[in-house]
Amino acid sequence: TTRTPFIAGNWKMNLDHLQAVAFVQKLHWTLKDAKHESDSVEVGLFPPFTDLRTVQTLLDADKIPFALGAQDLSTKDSGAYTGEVSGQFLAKLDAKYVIIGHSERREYHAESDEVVAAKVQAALRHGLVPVICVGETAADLEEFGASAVPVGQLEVALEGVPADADIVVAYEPVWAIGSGQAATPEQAQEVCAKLREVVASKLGADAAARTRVLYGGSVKSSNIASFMREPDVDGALVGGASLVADEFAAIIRFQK
Ligand code: G2H
Repeated sequence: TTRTPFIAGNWKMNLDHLQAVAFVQKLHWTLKDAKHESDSVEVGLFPPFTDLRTVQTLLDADKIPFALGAQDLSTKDSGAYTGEVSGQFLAKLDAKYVIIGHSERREYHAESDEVVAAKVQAALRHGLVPVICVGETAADLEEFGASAVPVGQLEVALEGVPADADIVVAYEPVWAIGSGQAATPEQAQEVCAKLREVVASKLGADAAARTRVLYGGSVKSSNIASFMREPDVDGALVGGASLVADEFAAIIRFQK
């Protein structure tokens, strides 16, 4: 395929802006020392909002080739919405990506499929690439099997998305998140292939061929290659293992 692999580090609520500087520098130098070719894989960093300005300045000043993203955004563009962060602010900070509908947002902040869809629209309005997260819980898995819930979530999220939109899809089975128990590569492949079919039916064959579908959930350097070997897995959304520079560098340098 011609899809550039995408390794995305979701820091969640970890690393303040001072810790972020040390971490990003260490990651950059670790990859440089290993003579990592930065055009073979795209690296994305998703720090907390309060780190974005600092990380953006560092990437810019040191010409570090990592893409920047946020972990969430508001459905609204501006106004009386205390505590919310607009996509237009993220775009001005050179954020390229924004994670939308992570299972932790769905679970702890009651984000419905409709809210997720509105956030996808907000991201696209501001030229941000939404990283749309979908996935089934352990209970869903037992009741409906692996793909029904994520397929349904993605169908709603893609409502009204134009065929030429730049999007990323992330399949994160909730039972595999932070649990140390990753899905098998075969399970990931099966659902990622179904999600690509959803992109095809909603946005067309070109979009399906171009869109990166990531796997997320307890990805580490010891299992990344097994996921990347699967034809419909184009990268990974990494949580815990993205917070350790050596480990995240090893994931980025996966060998097919
Ligand atoms: C899933 C993933 C990153 P972890 O939430 O989004 O986290 O790799 O810690 O399972």
